[in-house]
Amino acid sequence: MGTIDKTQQDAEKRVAALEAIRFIKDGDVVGLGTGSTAKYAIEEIGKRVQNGLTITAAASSKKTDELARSYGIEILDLQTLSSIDVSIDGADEFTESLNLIKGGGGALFREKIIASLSKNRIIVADASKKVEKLGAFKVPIEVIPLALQYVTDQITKLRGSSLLRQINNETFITDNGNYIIDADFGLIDYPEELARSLNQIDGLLAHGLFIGLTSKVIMAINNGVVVFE
Ligand code: ABF
Repeated sequence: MGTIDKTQQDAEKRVAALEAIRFIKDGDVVGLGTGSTAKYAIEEIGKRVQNGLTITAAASSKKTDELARSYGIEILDLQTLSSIDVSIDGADEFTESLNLIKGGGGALFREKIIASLSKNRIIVADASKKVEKLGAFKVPIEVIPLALQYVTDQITKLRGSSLLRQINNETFITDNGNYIIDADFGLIDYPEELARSLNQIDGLLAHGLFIGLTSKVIMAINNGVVVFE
């Protein structure tokens, strides 16, 4: 992809987010993602709520919850929801077949629950996120702390290498009180198969391979958008 111009990238994130908002209508329950692209969407939804849009929302992280509330968006308790009309979230990588890696921000578990509950699952991304094969971005894996070594060993058996996520020399703790392993499997030829294998590991709460959980990816490029669906 070459060197990425940060200003251009931010502009693209905003364009993608604005396009996604067109799918929200009055009365919807909206799933709100995490990350800088989803943030543009939340800010815009917030402005529209202040101008009369009547939606309620579910938040994929504490950060998103706080941001949404600061705009006066009514946040519902995720544990009470059995359906979400539309969700808007970002991704770390996506392919044209709508497989994703998510979780760079550490919110993958709630993001996955929101995607699973959603009827219309929209991913917003700048052009740098599109890849031929997933895996240059390490796969985030949320692990219950007491299972850390066990899960690490299982990842090794799947020919992956594990790095426990640290931020400022401290072990990163998720909103759910767990650890994140960033697992390197190299470029992933069979993401469905790897996802299935990871799903079998006890103590692994969620992994960042999102397979069959996306309705469309809205990718902004050169001030326009390309939609993959
Ligand atoms: C969330 O935020 C994550 O699943 C993904 O890790 C990240 C993408 O962030 P950004 O939009 O800032 O690139 O959507």
